[in-house]
Amino acid sequence: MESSRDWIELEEKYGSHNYKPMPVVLSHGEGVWVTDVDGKRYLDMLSAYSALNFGHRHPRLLDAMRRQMDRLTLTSRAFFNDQLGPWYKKVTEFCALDLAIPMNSGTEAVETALKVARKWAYLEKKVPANQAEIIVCHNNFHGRSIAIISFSTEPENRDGFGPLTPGFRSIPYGDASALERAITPHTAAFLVEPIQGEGGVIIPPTGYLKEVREICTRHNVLLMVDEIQTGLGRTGRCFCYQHEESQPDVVILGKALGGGLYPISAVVTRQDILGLLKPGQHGSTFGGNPLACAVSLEALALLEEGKLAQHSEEKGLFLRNALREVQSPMVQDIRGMGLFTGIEIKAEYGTAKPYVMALMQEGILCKETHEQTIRLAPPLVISQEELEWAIPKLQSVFSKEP
Ligand code: IF1
Repeated sequence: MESSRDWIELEEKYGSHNYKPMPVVLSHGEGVWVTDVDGKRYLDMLSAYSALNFGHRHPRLLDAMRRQMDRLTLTSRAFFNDQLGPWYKKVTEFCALDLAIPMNSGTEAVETALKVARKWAYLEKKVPANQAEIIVCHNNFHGRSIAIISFSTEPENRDGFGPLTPGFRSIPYGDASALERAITPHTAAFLVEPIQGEGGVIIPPTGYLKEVREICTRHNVLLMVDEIQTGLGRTGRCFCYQHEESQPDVVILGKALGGGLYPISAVVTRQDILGLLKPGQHGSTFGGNPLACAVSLEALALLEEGKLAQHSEEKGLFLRNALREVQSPMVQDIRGMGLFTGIEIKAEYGTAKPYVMALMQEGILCKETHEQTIRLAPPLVISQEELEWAIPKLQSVFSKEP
């Protein structure tokens, strides 16, 4: 029987080293638990960066997938299929918007939103050809395509991949007046994460989303909200933007949209925006495939029927209150919304990595972001007793220097 070392060596020998994974080789998953090849069990508090909001291998999602696999998995959009229409209806109702376009990865959905915003700017706002600008925020993360890294402010995501794509302007996150100052007659859209995940679980000031909504309306600029990581119950509401009155013009979804089983992403918007796309102007081989739609429909049903968003809100508060009891000298800040928590380590105590390693020893898997912040994002299906299993371990790791 192979040991962890064997599997790690295989990945290291034949795979690109574009990640530095934690030294654990997983082989099984169930609910909030994963098991490594040596039989050790861990509580997953990363959830594949919030793709696993429904946990590992949710029975209802597996059943939906099996049923569809026994019928039809892929048609391409050259033909209609009997899953895409119901999925369109469900996802547009969820966002209180009119039209959706299905893609596969979050990056593809963001790229689609950028293209649609530019198309709208030229056809509706009459911005001169090739002059459309899209405003983004410092410290953003929206994916890793050439256009998207072109507006990244993180050198390691961007450098060495030039020439970069023009047409983007970056402003400080959380500063609504900076948005108003950056808008020009050529501005097509403002693309923003309601909480910056990779940026370090950065929560903007209360009222920020409401303010930027009003500014975008005033200046006829599309408000495009990237809910790929914050959406589908993660922050205690169906969508993070729902914490404030800030109905976006464009909602971008991914990750948990496919229940953590199958990649599906989406751009959801209005008829007067997405209606501008004509046949042949955009597409994707797997976009809107019946298997993805069947799983996604079941994931959205779970969100609608269950109290996952409410559990996320309640359990997130419970977790952060328990963490704050520790009064740890190493902790700079504990912040979050719903089951999306960041624990920032003071720079004088080094980086977050040793705490992540110590948590792994305790049987908890998570990941740091931007060196200093530990991101805790368990599946929303975590039970109170599973959370209470984790809390003393979390408290012990943050009560002393690792
Ligand atoms: C990696 C980060 C998280 C996202 C938001 C779009 C995308 C993502 C808000 C693109 C993807 C993933 C990508 C993955 C690790 C993870 C990540 F560290 F990269 F930044 F979650 F914070 N918008 N985030 O978070 O979606 O194309 O990946 O489906 O690239 O390392 P994707």
